[in-house]
Amino acid sequence: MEYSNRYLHLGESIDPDEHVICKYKMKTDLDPRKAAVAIATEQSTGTWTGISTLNDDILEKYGARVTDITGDVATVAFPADDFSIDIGGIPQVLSVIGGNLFGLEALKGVRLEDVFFPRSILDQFKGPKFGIQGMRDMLKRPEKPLVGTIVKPKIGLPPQGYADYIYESGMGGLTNGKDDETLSNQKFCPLEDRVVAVAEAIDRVKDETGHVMMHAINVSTSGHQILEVADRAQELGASELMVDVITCGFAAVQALAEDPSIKVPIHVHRTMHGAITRNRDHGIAMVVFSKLVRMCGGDALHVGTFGVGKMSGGAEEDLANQRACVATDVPYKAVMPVCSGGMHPALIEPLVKITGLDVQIQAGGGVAGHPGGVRGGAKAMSQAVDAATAGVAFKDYAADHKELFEAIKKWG
Ligand code: RUB
Repeated sequence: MEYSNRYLHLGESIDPDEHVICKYKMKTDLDPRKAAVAIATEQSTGTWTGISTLNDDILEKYGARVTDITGDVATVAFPADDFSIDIGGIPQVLSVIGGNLFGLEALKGVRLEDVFFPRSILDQFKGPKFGIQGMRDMLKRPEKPLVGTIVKPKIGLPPQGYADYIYESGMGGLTNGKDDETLSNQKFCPLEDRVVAVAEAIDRVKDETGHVMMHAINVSTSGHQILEVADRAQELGASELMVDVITCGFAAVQALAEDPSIKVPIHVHRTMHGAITRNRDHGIAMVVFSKLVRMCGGDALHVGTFGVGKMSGGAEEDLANQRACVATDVPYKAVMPVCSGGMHPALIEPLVKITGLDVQIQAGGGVAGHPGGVRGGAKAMSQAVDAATAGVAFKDYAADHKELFEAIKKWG
């Protein structure tokens, strides 16, 4: 391959208002400068050899520039004009910053660790409609972490059994319920019947106790029907919608969030992300996806459990996701970071010490597996959140809160 050093601009200062700046961690047997140039070339002008159609003007205006190589991390700056947001959007952005480069022979492995967008591109996205504050307002919960459940088993429950689970969760004090990622419109629990039954359950909780709750209905589906399914779910009483961003695509999140008829928050699940984010030598770091979800308008996003739950990620990567959800250097509302996966009441104390209070903590098995059933598990989760908010040690709080005591005895 005849990669040209004309893409190498080490030490050159780059205007962050005019470029999309990417950090790539590279694993290569080549001189790292060659490997970085391979990325810049492939992802901008796009081929491996000198071509008669590439003139100096095109290269200067649109060629990517390798501006730094520190250790195994290359900084590559793409001119903002390489991007097309009005038509193209995030699919086009990803094809530039995270496209063909992953297959280049010049690299044994390459990971897009982070990305920084200029204001001119950020301003073309709207961000969340609700975000942290909007969800807190809807739930009348100004300060404490939101506390939720993923209905388990994730398959098999019929609509009424499903709604009973949500009713028990609400009576136990949970603020959020959600469908799991594999639940859609299977025969055992048709989507429309589920929406109606869950909405009734949530209304019953409110009528009986005044407690407000929302439940995210999974509307992940093919692109041609996602808006129709979401509209129908909302019409039948869905208080929140859920979409799987990796399987449906960022454009699906944006389509839902920017549809003027959608008036409920969008909960963004990230199933399958591990196939792309988990390998530290190859793929795309979750923080990149977190930034894109915020641009596209997700209101709540799974960010991991900071090393305390069942899913990989680890505190450092999950903190980066959380920062991407709430950072104030972008023109959007803050996204509610969701901690989910292997959570149970006894893990809330260490988790909240890391995350602070602006999070949604949710548990499936950690609610439904409680000896006191779903209501017992919901109460234990709520008590754990109350204790963590008040800064009271769990052991002390559990002394006069039976459900938390039982949860700690089982899992703690
Ligand atoms: C939770 C569960 C969720 C994961 C996804 O169930 O399976 O789908 O949270 O993980 P349980 P992530 O509470 O029983 O473990 O949030 O890391 O994407």
